[in-house]
Parts: sequence; structure tokens; C-alpha cells
Amino acid sequence: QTFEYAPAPESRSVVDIAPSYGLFIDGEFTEAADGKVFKTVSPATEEVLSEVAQAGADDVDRAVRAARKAFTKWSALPGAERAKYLFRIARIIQERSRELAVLETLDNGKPIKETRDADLPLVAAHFFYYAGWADKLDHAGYGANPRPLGVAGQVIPWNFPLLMLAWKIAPALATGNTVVLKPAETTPLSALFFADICRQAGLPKGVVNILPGYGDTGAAIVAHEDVNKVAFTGSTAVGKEIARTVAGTDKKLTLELGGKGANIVFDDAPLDQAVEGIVTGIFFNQGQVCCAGSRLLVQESVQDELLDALKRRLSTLRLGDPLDKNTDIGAINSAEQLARITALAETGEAEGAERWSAPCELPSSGYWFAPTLFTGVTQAHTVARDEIFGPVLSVLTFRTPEEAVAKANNTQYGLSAGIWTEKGSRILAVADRLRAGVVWANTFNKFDPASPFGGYKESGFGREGGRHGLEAYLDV
Ligand code: TXE
Repeated sequence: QTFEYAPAPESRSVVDIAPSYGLFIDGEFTEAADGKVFKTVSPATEEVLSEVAQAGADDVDRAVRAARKAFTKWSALPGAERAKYLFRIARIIQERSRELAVLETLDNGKPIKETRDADLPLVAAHFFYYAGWADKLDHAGYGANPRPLGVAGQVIPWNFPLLMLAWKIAPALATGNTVVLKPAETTPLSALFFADICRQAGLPKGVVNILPGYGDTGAAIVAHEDVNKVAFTGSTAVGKEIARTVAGTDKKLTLELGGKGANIVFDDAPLDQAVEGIVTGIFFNQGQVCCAGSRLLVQESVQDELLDALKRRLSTLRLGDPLDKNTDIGAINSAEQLARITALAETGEAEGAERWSAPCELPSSGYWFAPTLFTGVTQAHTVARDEIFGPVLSVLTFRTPEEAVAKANNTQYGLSAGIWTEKGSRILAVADRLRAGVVWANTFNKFDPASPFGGYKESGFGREGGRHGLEAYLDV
């Protein structure tokens, strides 16, 4: 990324966290109709950060009505006018990126190094990118006058709270839709901060509405009869439930669900570089990444050398205070997620895979899991099949490119894959046969707002990012 962002924040004092927050409906912060609230905690310390209003069905209805009312004017604005608001929002995100990075790290548990250098630059880039599209939709291949769909109901997860918000809101607004968005229950704060940015940018009331809450709030948004488009990122199980709700209505739907990405290392790969890519692939954001490279497929002849180098590298990773800019591994987002990871790792051991964990001391409070490898893994093992969504890598081996492709594709998912080799021809041949929405070559977890992202198979359907991301919000 080429644009600027703030220098490393030293402490949480750069951001003011209010003791309580309301729902953001029709340009105002307001209490829930039934007065319900919930607490959001710092996963690194279990300290309560704030109390947040919890939206119920009545609030969803109020927000959808506000979004419907705002749609009339917003959709009629010339694209160049909508672009001005999006550019303004993008610039404010840059100006306030230091506050946002600290807030995101506190609420999510991810290292400040990542929020500062990856999340925030990508969030701003996404708004800049779609701001640039807003006045170019006519005659851009969508017909003379492509139409927005109406009110978009959007439900997002906790692993990249602000980035997932950007992926959802930026294309929706650029195309003239209005939004009702629910952040995840464990990470509502950056979305509420974003609501304040919408006010600062002078965005017309009701164009963006933010409703913190749990799954029932999400379900109410999805089911609301005046919502025209549903966009969801989260678990495959909830994605299927949402698909069932939307079936039989005229709502449009995009789903971005789980993954079990294969990172394939051939024997001619530069192994030092591959080690770095493997670490980025599965330990970035504690492995809580839908496109994580959670299966390492290594060519048999270099397995020992690669695993030795990988274990040495993992032994140098620093786990601890996410606000320390030297921290590599932060906290797991919630007690529930930690329990899921722990249970799957125990299943791995019980099924006979060999477990190795990086030697690091875990803090006494908060939710932590040491970087972990499973070797001796076969395709039948649960740790080779189920999404763990944590810092756990399952290592399998192969002998031939054909075997690598077959094993990589042997999954219910199809979101991401990586290839490590010096041979350009092999990259093209293998990538072509991988059933994955994104295939990286000699790198991993690289993102660009101009590039479409999305899954095959049970990883979902529809694309976000790039010009394909516009299509999910337009009637062409
Ligand atoms: O997901 P949920 P959870 C995977 C990952 C993880 C597992 C469970 O494997 O271990 O899912 O995580 C809202 N109708 N991913 O339980 O429940 C919920 O409030 C409408 C992959 O956190 O799917 C939150 O805002 N909405 C993933 C969002 O859905 C509902 C990211 C995601 O929560 C709902 C997260 C309902 N019935 C988890 N129930 C990815 N693709 O990146 C819950 N929600």
C-alpha cells in the first residue's frame, strides 16, 4: 500500500472509549427499544471496554425504515456526489487511523502491528477504490443506467471488524444503496466509531445504520421484508441458515464463508521465503482468517528441512500484549473461539496426529493459544478437514504435482490456496486446477481492493472487491 498512515500508537490513551454506546439509526445514536445492552471485553485482558446497546426486532424495523427513506434521495444523487462522501470518509479514516487501529486491537485482540499496517490501510484503500467507481457506473458495461437494489442488510464477523465493514459498505454506497449493518457481538466498537465518521463526513441521515447485537439481530435483518439484498460473512452453518431464509424471497444474496486453504510447497521453492509465507498464511491474525493457509502441503523430499526451519521461526514469534508494536501473536477473539480451537486441537491429538507448539508463555488472563503444528496428518484427520480458525497448521505431504492438486482440492471449501515454486509454468498449471477463489504464488494473504475475492463450494458465492464486487449491489 502506498498511502500514509499514522505512526505506531504507544498506548490506548490515543482513543476515547465511552462507557456506553447506542445503536446508530437515522444519523443518531439511540438506545434499543427494549433498553437491552451487552458488554464488550478486551480479549487480551478480559477487561470490560464498554457497554453497547443491543438491537432487537423493533430496532431493526426502525433502521430499515430509515434506510428505505434515505434510499430515495441517495440513489438519485449523481455518482460524482456520492463519490465525494466516500472520498471524505476514506480521508477521515486515514486521519483517524491511529485511533481506529488502537480501538480495533483492544476490541479484537489482534496485534497493533497488523491493525496499523494491514487492516487500516486496506480499509481506507477500499473506500478510495469504490469512491472512484461511483461516477463511472454508467456505460461501464452494466448498461446505460444500472440501478441500485435498495436497502442492503449486512452481517459481518469479528476477525476483521472494520475491514469487513469496508468490504460491505463501500460498494453498497458507491452504487447508491443504503445500509443496515450488524457488527459481530464481540467487536462492535470500530463499527460504532465508523458511524461517528459518517456523521463527521456529513453523510445524509439513514444512508448507513449500525445495529450491534447477536445472531438474533442478524436473523431479523436478513428476514426483514423491506431488505432487498443480504450480504453475509461468517460461518458456513449460519450462511446456510441465511440462504434458507432468503430462498423464496426476491432478495439478492452473497455469502463469504469458511475455508481450509492449502499452502503447497514444491521442492524447488526458496524455503526461507516459503517459511515466511507459511507463517503469514496461518499465524496472521492468530489464524482467524477465512482464507488462511491452514493446510501445509509439502513435497516429501523437503519436508524435514522445511519443518525444522519452520519450528525455528515459530520459536522466535512474540506472543503477548497486542498493543505492543513488537507483538506478533495477539489474543484469540473470544472464550468461545478459544474453546473451539482447543477442542479441535484435542481431537487432532486423539486421532493420532503429532502436536508441536511453539515454546511461549501464555498470559494468565485473556484468551491465548500458542502457535501449533500438527504433523503426520492424513486427509481423514479432522484437523485436515475442519476449519479450525486459530493458530494451528496441519502438515500433509505429497510426491507429485497431481497428488498436490488432488489433496488441495479434497475439501468442502474453496476459498484460497498458495503455491511455492521457482517454476513459472508450474504455477500456471497448478493454479488453473485448484478450486479456490484466490491462488497466491510465492506469497500469501495479499489483498488489493481491485481484486475480486470469494469462494467456490461451501466457501460461499458472489465476489467482493473489484468491479465484480459492484455487481452484487446493482440491477444490470
Ligand atoms: O460465526 P457466526 P462464529 C467460522 C470459523 C469460526 C466459526 C464460528 O470457523 O470458528 O465460524 O464463528 C452473526 N442469522 N467463521 O460463531 O455465528 C453473528 O452475530 C444472522 C468464518 O463467530 O457465523 C456474527 O455477526 N446472523 C468467518 C456473524 O453472524 C447471525 C468469520 C458471524 O458469526 C446468525 C467468522 C443468524 N442466525 C467465523 N447467527 C469467515 N468467513 O471469515 C450468528 N449471526
